Amino acid sequence: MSARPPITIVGAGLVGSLLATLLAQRGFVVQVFEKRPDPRTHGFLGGRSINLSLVERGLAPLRLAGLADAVLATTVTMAGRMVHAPGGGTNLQRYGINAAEVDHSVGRGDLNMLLLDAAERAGARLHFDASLASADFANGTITLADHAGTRRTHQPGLLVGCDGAGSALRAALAAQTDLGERTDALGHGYKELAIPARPDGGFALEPNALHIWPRGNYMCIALPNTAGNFTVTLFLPGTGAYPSFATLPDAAAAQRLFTEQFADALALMPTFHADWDAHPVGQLATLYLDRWNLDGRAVLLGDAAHAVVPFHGQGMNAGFEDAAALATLLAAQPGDPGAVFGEFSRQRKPNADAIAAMSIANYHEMSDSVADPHYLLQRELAAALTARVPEHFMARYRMVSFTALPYATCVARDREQTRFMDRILRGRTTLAGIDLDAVAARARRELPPLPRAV
Ligand code: FAD
Ligand code: 8RB
Repeated sequence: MSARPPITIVGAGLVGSLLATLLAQRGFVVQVFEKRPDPRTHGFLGGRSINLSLVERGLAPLRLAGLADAVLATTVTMAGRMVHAPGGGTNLQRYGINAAEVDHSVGRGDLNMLLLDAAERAGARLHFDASLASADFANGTITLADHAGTRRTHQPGLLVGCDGAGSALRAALAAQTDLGERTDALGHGYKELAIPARPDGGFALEPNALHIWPRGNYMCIALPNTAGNFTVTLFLPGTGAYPSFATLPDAAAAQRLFTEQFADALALMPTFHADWDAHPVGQLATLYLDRWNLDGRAVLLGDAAHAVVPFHGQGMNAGFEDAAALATLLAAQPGDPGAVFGEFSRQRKPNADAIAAMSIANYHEMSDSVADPHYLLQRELAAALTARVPEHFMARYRMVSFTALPYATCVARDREQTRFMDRILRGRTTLAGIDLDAVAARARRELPPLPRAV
């Protein structure tokens, strides 16, 4: 195989367009096939304003592509979670310990278009209205179809699947080899709603926060958009006792739930009925594969390889990390894609499993624990330890969001730190009476220092 094999990427979503940029910047000839029309000329499909939380973990790969500043210019910072109690009271829990440790709310459409421009600038060739229809691995060809069903064949070189949770390339690979695919439904669904900007253009809620209305085993969240509006998501069990989606037959029933539980949010939602009727209930699931590649011929990354539930806000961030890892490995060893794809899977799979587990666990934390006294006491102790022994203690959220520590390392350290805090807090309801300097000294002895890569 030639020194730099041609590369075909399926899917020009968030991960595919970043990967195309990184590979083209590294001298690869890159073609990208995207099912949808070009959002820059046809508008972003769906048209609704959907935003995502971007954190340092996802910014590092954008920085590698020279794009971090351009992206940050389009975002709203979220310094913490604003917790809305049933009575209407609010409480801001900061995500980080300084002004740099914040989440960034970014519009999906704007981000995708910026990444498409970057990919083209770097020299990648983008083909829209070109959906992967089939792959013939024996002959080394793929078939692409446009919206009218017209087909063409293409010789892909290396085939890279960035076609999202419903990946067509994954299905084609699964027909060829056992990927060990498993999907775990969460049993909860979601509904997208909206809080528009105020008539004067201002934000109807505190702009620099991720808003959460935790209600036990369900919740609402809201993320700010630069235009002054918020995208709201209701997360609710699919079936079972009220409230579940099964117990909300129509917008009127949903409005009753909001009147009881989210009255302050409902007051800011003039299009509640229309939004409820227009947006289907989305399903949430985790996707696991044992294998992401077919020897040196094809590999999957992003949601196509490891879709997660949303509660850590890490799907895109994890996919961006994948893109940086794959581009770096391929550039270092372009002549041996089999070795590269194998190494990529070995590096990333344990971390994909780790963020999948943390994402599920964070549903409980967001919808329930954030209002729990013991959890708040733990947060207080964590803050005290962070101030005294930052090289021995770092809260999980900070490790996940603001460092490049592998997700698997975050899980292991979090477990160790939580056990440590449990030993200190056993039987207590307040930090009063605890010698925090002695606890810090003990942390220095019992918790190994954080890896330098922070
Ligand atoms: P996608 O972005 O889904 O892109 C896949 C692309 O492939 C699409 O453009 C699609 O049209 C194309 N495609 C599909 N099939 C074919 C085919 N057969 N041929 C050619 N092209 C095809 N993550 C975060 O990190 N933070 C968040 O706050 C966050 N919020 C989210 C909010 C919502 C409402 C949703 C749905 C997800 C959120 N995520 C978030 C997750 C994040 O969106 C995904 O993890 C991320 O988009 C994955 O990128 P991807 O490129 O792998 O897939
Ligand atoms: N997919 C997020 C967090 C963590 C917040 C915290 C949580 C909506 C679909 Cl639910 C959620 C977070 O612990 O305080 N950071 O970013 C994004 C989240 O949901 C996104 C907007 C979402 N993802 C299908 C809906």
